[in-house]
Amino acid sequence: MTGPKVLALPLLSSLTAVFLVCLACQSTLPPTAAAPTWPAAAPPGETVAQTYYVATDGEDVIPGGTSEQPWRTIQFAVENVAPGDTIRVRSGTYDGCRIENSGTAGAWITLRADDGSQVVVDAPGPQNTHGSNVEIETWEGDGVVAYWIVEGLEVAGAPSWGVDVRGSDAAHSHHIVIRRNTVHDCGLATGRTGIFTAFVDDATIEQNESHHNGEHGVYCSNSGDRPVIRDNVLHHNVGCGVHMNGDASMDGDGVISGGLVERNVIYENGSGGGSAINMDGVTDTIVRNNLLYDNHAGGIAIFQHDGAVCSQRNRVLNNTILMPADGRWAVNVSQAGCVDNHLYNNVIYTAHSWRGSIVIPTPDLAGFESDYNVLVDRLSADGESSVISLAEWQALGYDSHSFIATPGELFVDPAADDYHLRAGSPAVDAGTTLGDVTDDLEGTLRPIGAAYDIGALEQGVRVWLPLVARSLEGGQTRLLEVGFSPLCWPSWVLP
Ligand SMILES: [Ca+2]
Ligand SMILES: [Ca+2]
Repeated sequence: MTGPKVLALPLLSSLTAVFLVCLACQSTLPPTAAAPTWPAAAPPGETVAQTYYVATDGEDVIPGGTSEQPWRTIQFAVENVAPGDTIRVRSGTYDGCRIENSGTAGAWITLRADDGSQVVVDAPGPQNTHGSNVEIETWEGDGVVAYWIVEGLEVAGAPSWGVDVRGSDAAHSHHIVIRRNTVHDCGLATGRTGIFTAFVDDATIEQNESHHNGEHGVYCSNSGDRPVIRDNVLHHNVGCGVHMNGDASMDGDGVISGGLVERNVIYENGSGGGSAINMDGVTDTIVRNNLLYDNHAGGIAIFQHDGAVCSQRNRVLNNTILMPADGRWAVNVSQAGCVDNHLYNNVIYTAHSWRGSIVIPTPDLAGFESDYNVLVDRLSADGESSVISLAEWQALGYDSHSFIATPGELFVDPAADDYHLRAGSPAVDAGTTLGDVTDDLEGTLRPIGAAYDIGALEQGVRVWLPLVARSLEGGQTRLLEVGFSPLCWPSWVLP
């Protein structure tokens, strides 16, 4: 009975979440006495984290930045915070900022939209140097910028990049989180990207929507390692959804290593070329549980152009990749030096008339592994000079457990972009168990049923049981829902 144990985990975590919600309600109870205006004095040598406010009717003076006397500009705020502080920006339209100071590992600085606020940053700040609306950078020799969170902003219409984070080849900036922002219509005249990093290690770019930008949705460049790019929606960008480029021409090691690209939904990019996910000089990176459709250039490209090495030791796992009729190859490993790349459990479909699912440059590509995928009957082992059938491809030693299927056979409603697996889909339970894939695009733990499904979404009948929980805030009763698979019903939940 090891299966039910694993399957019970989603329920347990959901119940934990409900419990935490209740705890959160409790912690937000209004105080019985008036809240102190200033926090208690810090012990000698320590600082107490402050929360500062910015509003369109504020004033940039010291002291100030309080809820009652907010500051006026984001630039003034970011220059007057200390590690651990939070800046809350109230609704309105603002110029952006240039951030040159840092938090610490134990005391990040947060710049965020205040709760319930609509904050639009539609122009570069007064100190900005690149034509980007939000810049996080210091110059070489001045040290690095680190430990900032930028959250909940709408960043629109930048002359160049929308959010622009940089270090130098000698001193990488690091630990920057770009979260829950909407970044759009940036760099339209200059061909620039929505969310950009250069020489930045440990950047986390998550839960953003980046769309209609003049270049890419997200672009991690210039030797920065361990980028995490997850849960973003990236669409209608001229170039790539996600571009990763080690770019040795800019000095540094020219390699992006140890990245994670997961649970992104990437569509309608590539009118100007690129790929949904582009990997140039990228190593040891996991690309999993992404949904890619209607991208009009490449799907996933693993190659070397500017990078110091041919992209290698990457794992492309449980993605759903659907190319339109005007797309390129769905997965393209371009050069023989791009060794040890692995493709497992992916749906790799194309509607193109002669291009197919996977192209590699040479039949004996070193360390290349591909299996348990759903394909079309067109592949190439010579850089698309010739197109071969799945049977011929299998004779080369690839995809022995893979098979051919159409979107209509696989998905609930591909015409409406619903890529959940339909009842009876041949992709259900047809994947292999992967230690580095534990959930799916929607966070559902794998596997449901007998085995891993192929593609980004694990099929399971979800049942939503209403749980009534009493919210402590205001004494209101709130209906909470917890979802789980019927396979993990423990007996104590059912009446
Ligand atoms: Ca590097
Ligand atoms: Ca399954």
